[in-house]
Amino acid sequence: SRPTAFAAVDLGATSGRVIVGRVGRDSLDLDEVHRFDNTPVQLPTGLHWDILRLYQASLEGLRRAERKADIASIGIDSWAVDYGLLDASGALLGNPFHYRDPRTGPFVAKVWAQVGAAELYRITGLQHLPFNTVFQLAAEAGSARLAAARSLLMIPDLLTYWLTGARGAEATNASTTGLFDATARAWSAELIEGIGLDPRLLPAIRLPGERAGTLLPSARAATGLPATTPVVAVASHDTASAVAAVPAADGPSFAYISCGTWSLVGLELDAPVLSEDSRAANFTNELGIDGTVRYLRNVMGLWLLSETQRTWRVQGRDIPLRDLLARAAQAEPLAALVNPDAPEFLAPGDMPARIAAFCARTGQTPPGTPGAVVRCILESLALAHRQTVRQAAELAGRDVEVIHLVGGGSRNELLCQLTADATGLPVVAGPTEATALGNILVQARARGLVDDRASMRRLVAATQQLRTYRPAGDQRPWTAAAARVGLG
Ligand code: LFR
Repeated sequence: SRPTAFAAVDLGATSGRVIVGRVGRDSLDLDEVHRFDNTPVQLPTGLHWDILRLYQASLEGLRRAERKADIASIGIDSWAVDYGLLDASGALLGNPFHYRDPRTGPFVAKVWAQVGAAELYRITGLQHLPFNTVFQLAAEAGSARLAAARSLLMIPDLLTYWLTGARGAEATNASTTGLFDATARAWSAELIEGIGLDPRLLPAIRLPGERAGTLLPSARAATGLPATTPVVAVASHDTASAVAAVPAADGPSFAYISCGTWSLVGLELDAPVLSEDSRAANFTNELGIDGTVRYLRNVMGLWLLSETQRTWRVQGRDIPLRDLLARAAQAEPLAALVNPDAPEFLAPGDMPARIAAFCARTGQTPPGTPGAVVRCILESLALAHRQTVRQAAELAGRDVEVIHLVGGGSRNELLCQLTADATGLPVVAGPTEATALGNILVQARARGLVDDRASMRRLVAATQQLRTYRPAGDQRPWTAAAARVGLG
């Protein structure tokens, strides 16, 4: 029988894409029909997403998808944490904030005074990140916008609402808010009321695979798709979709690194780990498909590199990535290192200067050439990968035999090899478009075309290009280097 086509709208922090995925019994093909930049806008009120432009580009992508294939359904995923607020008429109130906007800093202490940091972790199992939804909402407390709000929709749920008119809260993304009970797998009324929010702001939870709705006339007109086209709730948190598509076999225990703007490093578990040790190590228990737990920690990721390149471009030094990576491969190993998760690397800005300042502060000679800067970034990421995989395994009581590195970072050969070297584990790199694949496979499963999680992963492994990096050389320099920057 002919393959069935699905459309995935996948919005990343730096770019979005619409991909047509064709799923057959033993086949899985992706066809990118639209790719667009996602450039946030700095307003006097803060850093915002250009959400209408993202919606319009999504519509344009869906229109192209319609021309290419009979689309069985649509799924939308994006980064987590951020949200839009709707008023009583359903209109969007203001522009959603970007999670890198620094306004939430002072409100962390306020939330901790209301509910307690330990209590927050016991209920949500969420790693502490200053931009978690709960802190963003605390920063809005008392504002006219929040007073007028009747619904809070996470970014993919907002786009789904615009396409279909149906409101809901997809579970994997809800689990990143800091308002979601990791054990009950439901909104925590206790926390929501504890921070002074009206629980009615939060719509009913939708599970991946559930149908959200069908297209409104406005969406039909913009895309040419038939009115009956369903929008299916996928694992709408991009990381959850990526983990769903990790091409791991059932056998050896695997860790994953979903590597793009962020490196999301961890394990797939059946139940959350809510211990004090886990909280101290700042591991998160976000939801995956089928009630799995994504036990992981955010590592700053290739943001460090893209922001470095952006800085150089602004300064008139536009060196192609391929050249930078070639120079980094030739640079002296383990010469200078940073802790990628140091708070000064979170907000947009001059990363090379911040890296130099970090090195100076920690008694290291700052990297002197672009190649050395890039080597410093990639080796530091490899060390953070190593530390995080080891801690996850220890805290969850599991052995790790292989690392699956998926996402855009899987194309970075040097990073893959350094990660294998630093961890001493084989790294299976690919697929690059894991998020879109996870999005499409959840839709295919909802249609009955794929059975279960294991068969989804088998299909990815059998059809997508993967490359294995074996650890080379000696672990000792890495161990010594890790100690130098506190990543041991
Ligand atoms: C990755 C990601 C991470 C989340 C961060 C902010 O794209 O979704 O999982 O922590 O973006 O939302």
